[in-house]
Parts: sequence; structure tokens; C-alpha cells
Amino acid sequence: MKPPGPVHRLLTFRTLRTRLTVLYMGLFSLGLILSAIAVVTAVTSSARGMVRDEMASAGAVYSQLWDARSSQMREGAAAMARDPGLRAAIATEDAPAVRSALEDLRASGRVDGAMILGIDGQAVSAGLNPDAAAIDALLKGLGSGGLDGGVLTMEGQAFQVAAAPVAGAAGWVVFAERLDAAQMRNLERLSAIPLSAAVVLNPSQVSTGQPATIETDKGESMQLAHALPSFDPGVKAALVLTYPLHRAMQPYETLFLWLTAIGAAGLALLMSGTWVLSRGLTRPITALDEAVHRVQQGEYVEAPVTSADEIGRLAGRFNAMVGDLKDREARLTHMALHDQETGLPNRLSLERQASGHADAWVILFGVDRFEVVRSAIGYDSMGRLLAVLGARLSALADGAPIARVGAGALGLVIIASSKAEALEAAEHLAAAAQEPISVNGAPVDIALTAGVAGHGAAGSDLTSSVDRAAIALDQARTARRTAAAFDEVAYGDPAGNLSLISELMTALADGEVSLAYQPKYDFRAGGVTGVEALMRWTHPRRGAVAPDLFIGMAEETGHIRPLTEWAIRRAIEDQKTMAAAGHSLTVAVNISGRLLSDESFADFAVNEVATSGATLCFEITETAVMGNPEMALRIVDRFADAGISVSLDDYGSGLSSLTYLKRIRADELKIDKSFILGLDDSARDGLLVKSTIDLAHGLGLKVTAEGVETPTALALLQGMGCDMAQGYLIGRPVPIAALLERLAVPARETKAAIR
Ligand code: G
Ligand code: G
Ligand code: MN
Repeated sequence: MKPPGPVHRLLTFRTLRTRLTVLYMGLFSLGLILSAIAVVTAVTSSARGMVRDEMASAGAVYSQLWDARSSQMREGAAAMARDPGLRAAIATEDAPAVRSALEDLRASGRVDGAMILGIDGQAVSAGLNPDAAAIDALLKGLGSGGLDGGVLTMEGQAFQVAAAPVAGAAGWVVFAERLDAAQMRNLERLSAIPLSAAVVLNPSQVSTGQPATIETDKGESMQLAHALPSFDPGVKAALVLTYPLHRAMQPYETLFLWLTAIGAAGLALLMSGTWVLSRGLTRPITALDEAVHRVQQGEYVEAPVTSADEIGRLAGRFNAMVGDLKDREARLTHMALHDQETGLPNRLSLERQASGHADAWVILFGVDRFEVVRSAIGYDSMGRLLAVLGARLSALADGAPIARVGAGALGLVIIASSKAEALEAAEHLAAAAQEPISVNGAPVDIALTAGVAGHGAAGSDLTSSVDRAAIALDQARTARRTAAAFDEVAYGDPAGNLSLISELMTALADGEVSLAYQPKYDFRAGGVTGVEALMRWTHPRRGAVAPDLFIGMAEETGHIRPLTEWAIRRAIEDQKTMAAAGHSLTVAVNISGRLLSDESFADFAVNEVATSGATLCFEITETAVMGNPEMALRIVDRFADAGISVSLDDYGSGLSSLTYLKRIRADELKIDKSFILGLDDSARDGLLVKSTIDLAHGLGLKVTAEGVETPTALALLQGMGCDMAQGYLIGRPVPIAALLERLAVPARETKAAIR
């Protein structure tokens, strides 16, 4: 998943800075809105109050004006009613005279219209055109209604009307003033505020004398209705003053505009200010966050310390922690790559060195008799000795770093173009470094053996060249050489052999192990007088397993005894089978030198031979006798006492010691096949074989030569006085059935086959 980008973080409020800015802006906006509400409310209510007051006073002024006008008109009417000329005209019912008087009055401009009204409903008028309904309303109002002034509607037009009775006559002088738009304008002009006035007939709102707020098509308006007396009881009249409230607010509009502008500017200023300020506040935290992240990725970075406050201290402590971490890792890395005892680099560091270069060769130097030296001088001194030796090897190898690979093994990497060159370098270094080293003032002799390995073949199990060099070191020691390169063929497949021994034990029970017999030819008797029993193992998966391999492993793991006991029992049984077939043969069984230190094995063997009456020969490897001489010699004595002949096997292949040859109670000596195989072409081997035969005879031993493959070798051995011969020429090791078949062939034919 992609990590969120800065914009995404900003939008989702994932940065401290955005959150701070938004918080401050929110708080400021809230304050702004609250004060705006307060200002608007205060201003509105004060404006309304002002309008209401103004209306109330305008209303009062109007009613005074109305009253004043009414009485003025009444007085005018009364004055006219007193006029003798008019009275006379009325009395004589001189209508034209009355009309002209009225016309004069109207023309004077003092009133819009005038009328003489008789109680009989007879009316003479000027400037007016009263209809029957108006006359009727007038009569009622003036007569029974007791009115002397009020609103009257004529021809759809409202008039202010005032009347005075004509003395001595049944009638009235009526003055009328048009309540038209012009009149209203005059009224409006009297007010300090621009309100609109209108006389409304049958108003929908009943007058309360108090200004009220109503909704009009121009928005909210304040309205005050002032009831006027009306002649027609069916028609109510009122003076209505209206004032749209938005006009009252008009003077404040600029104020509001300014307030809004100031608020917006303040908000913008606050936002940028907070943004800038919070940057200063959050930058160290952001830097710290970044540093923590990078340390997590394995990078050692420091966070900048920009202030002395808590964040600054946090950054400082973080840096100190990173420093400690770095030191600790360096120490751990050093420990992982170095030997604690000598301070030298260790196996791991050598492996790293070796992996870099295609021409790199690892040379391991093993200190010979390491345990012996160490137990003589102690662990501490051994550590110092190895350090000195390492320094010496490093100096000899042009300063190549020396690693301690095992208890007594030092290693280094050299660059060489071939195996031979690497081996030569190893031999040279091992020889040159073998000078005594002084430990605690006393010189200690040092002998070194070297193992060499280059890069392994692909697919090999031993991928580490250090591992292979260590095996090469063992191989060099086994071969008694100063240096050896890793030999893959000789190494074989030890991993595959790890389970071999447990398999061998079950194999014994399952009958996978058998004995093969190889004939031994007796020169004097001119025929086969004995056989050697050789163990064979046919593994269900691996097929034939080499006896050298499984016998060597059985010896090393302490399993050789059950194997040998089985072989002895089998050999005794088979000898009976041979006897039954008419062949009286000595059966030779190979006995591991290790069993010569096992008294109870000797008990077993002696008992088996005694109870079966078998004629056995035990072939014992000569080198094994050397290992634990006293006990071995005693056990061999017991075999001899029990009538078992003893044969010294593989004579000449190990370190022969004439001392033991003299002391051991053997009957026979078997010359190792390595001498016999070279008999045909090597005069030297011939000499050695001849002198060995003479030596053995001198000690009273019979001699068997093994590895006889050619008639020449057989003839030579006969000439040298050898007693017996064994080898492929005479017969290969075969199962008992095949052996019996072969033995059934008459002796003469056998001889012919040999010749
Ligand atoms: O022919 P062959 O490859 O089997 O002999 C290999 C080696 O195994 C020989 O040195 C022989 O002495 C040894 N060997 C064969 N059978 C036995 C046995 O039964 N016991 C012991 N100890 N060694 C044996
Ligand atoms: O070590 P010991 O003598 O037990 O071993 C006998 C070994 O010698 C067996 O491995 C056997 O197979 C081998 N052997 C016997 N005769 C010959 C021979 O003529 N030539 C060779 N190369 N090996 C032989
Ligand atoms: Mn043998």
C-alpha cells in the first residue's frame, strides 16, 4: 500500500499543524459569529425601537393635525352658516345663489368641496358630487350619529368632512377635503423618517394604537393604524402609517459590510498566522518523527535540536539513545565477527572475506597436538600463543587478516590463480611459521598442518569454503602431509552415512549382511587349504556398501563387536557346511584391532571355538596391536591358547614395529597387497617382499601374500619361499555356494588354471 502523501495527510487532519490551524480558526470563527449575532441583534432592536418611537410620535402629530384641520373646517362651515346672504338664499331656496356662494368658496381654495345639505336630503354642492349613499350616510351621521366631522366616501374617493348647522334652518354647511395622494405626501413630509401614509377604508388590521410588525411584499414593515371617525357605520376608516424595516437598517449596512470585511481579514490573518506559528511548533516534532522512522529502517540519524523546551530535550535524549544503539550494535557486530579469547576475527568473518573473490582460497592452519599443548600451558597461554602465531602468519602472508576458526585452527584468505599455487603457498606458510613461540618465558614447539579450499562446485552440500578447508586439514593429517587441498572424492558422502550404523544393525537381523570367502592357496600342499571370510552388505537402496566404509564406521561407533560375533558364528556354521562337502579348510575371520582391548569379546570367541571345535584363524591388523599393546598381547595369547591361529594382516601398510612382531604370539604374517601388486615391475617391492618373508620365517611365522593377480607374481612368490598366496588369480571373494562349486573342480585342473 502506498503511504499517504502530504496532501492526503493534510486533508485527513493527520498533521498536528492542520489540526492546530483548524482548531484556532474554528474558535475564532465561533467568536466572530457570536459577536456578529450580538451586533445585529442590538442594531436591529435599536432600529426598531427608533422606528416605533418615530411612528408613535408621527401618529400623534397626525391625529393633532386631523383634529386641527377638522375644527378649522368646522369653523369655516359655521362662519358660512352664519352668513346672512347664504341664509337668505337658503330660506328662499335660491339654489343658483347658494351654488354660486359655494363655488366662490371652493374657488377661494380653502376647501376642495362644499355642500349645503337639507335635512330632507336636498343638497346643493360645489366641487363635490355626492351620491345617494353618501348623502344618506351624512344625514345619519350628522343627525342621529351626532358627528360633526369624519371620513366620507364619495364616488370611491375618501374625504375629510366637517359640518356646521345653518342657524334657524333645517340643514348643514358641509366642507370636504380630498384625502388623496397629494394630501398624504404632505403628511409624510412632517415625519423625520420616510414613512408612507394612506387612508385605508375597512383596514384588515384593527387599530391598536401601537405600531405592529407585518409582512408586506417589500419585506418586514412596521405599521401603525390610526382609526378615523367614519360617517358610514359600514365603512371603517383608518390612517395607516407604514415603514419598511429594511429601510431602517439601511444606515447600518455599511457598518455590517465593514464588520464582515474586518472579520474575514481577521480570519485570514489568523489562519496564516497560525499556519506559520504552528510550523515553528511542529517542525521539530516532524523532524523527530522522520528521524524515528529512519532509525526504524536501520539508519542511524540524529534529530535536530532546535529549542530548549520539552521537544528539544526529547530530541536530545533521542539522539543520545541513537548513539548508544549505534555503539551497542557496533559492539555486537564486533563480537559476532571476533573470537573472544584471542581477539582475532572468527570463522564468520573469514567466510565473509572468502565469499567476495572468485580466486579466493581459504587456508586453515591446524596446530598439531593442540590439546596436548593446551593442557601443558593452559587455556590463557594458548590464547596468547595463537595470537602470536596469527600475527606471524599474517606478516608472512603480506598482512592478510587472520581468523580463529576452531580451537586449534587459524585461517586466512589468499588470492591464487590455481589450486597448485594455493597449496604451495599453504605449504610455504606452514613451514615458515613453525618456529618455537615463547610462552611465559619458555619456548613452545609449534607444528602446523594446512588445509586448502577454493570455491566449491555448484550444488555441493559444503557451500562454505571454510568448512571444506577444515576437511582438507583433516585429510592432510590423515595423509601425514603438511598441506592438502580439499579432495571431494575422498570425502565421499559422510552426510549420507550418518544413518548407516543404525541401518547396519537392522541389516544384520534382516539378513542383508553375508560372508564371502576368498581361497588361500598353499604352495607346499599345492591346493587351497583355507579361506578368508569377508563381510558383504547389500543395502536395499544403496546396493553393495563398501566394507571399508561400514566396517570403519562400526569400529568408530563401537558397533564392531556384534558384527564380528555374527561373523564368527556364521564362519563356524559355514565351515561345517564346507566340511560336509568334503573340504577341510581353515576359515580366517578378520578381527578389528579395537576388539583386542575387550576381554569379554575374547571370552566369547574362545568359548565359541571351544564349543564348536572349529579351526579358525584370526586376522588382526598390525597397527591395531600397537594401540594398546599389553592387553592386546594378552588377548592374542588367549586366542593362541584356545587353538586359534593368529595372522598379522596388512603387514607393511602401517608403522611396523619389530618389537611387537617379536613379542606377539602370531602364526602367520600377511604381506599387504600394495607390495604384491607392484611385484611384477618393481625390483624394490621384490626386495622388500623377499626380506619380509625371510624375516617372518626367522621369527617362526608363515607368510601369506595377498593381492596376487598375475601368474608372474605367483611364480615370484613361490621362488621367494612364500607359504601361501591369496588374490584374484586364485579366486575372488565369493558366497559359500560358489566357493563349494569352485572347490569341486579337481585339483589338477586348478593347478592348470593357475599356471
Ligand atoms: O575385500 P574387502 O573389500 O571386503 O575388504 C575390505 C576390508 O574389510 C579388509 O581390510 C578386510 O580386512 C575388512 N573386513 C572384511 N570383513 C571383515 C570383518 O568381518 N571384520 C573386520 N573387522 N574386517 C573385515
Ligand atoms: O586387509 P585384508 O587382508 O582383510 O583384505 C583383503 C582385501 O583384499 C579385501 O578387500 C579383498 O577384496 C582384497 N583383495 C583380495 N585379493 C585381491 C587381489 O588380488 N587384488 C586386489 N586388488 N584386492 C584383493
Ligand atoms: Mn584380511
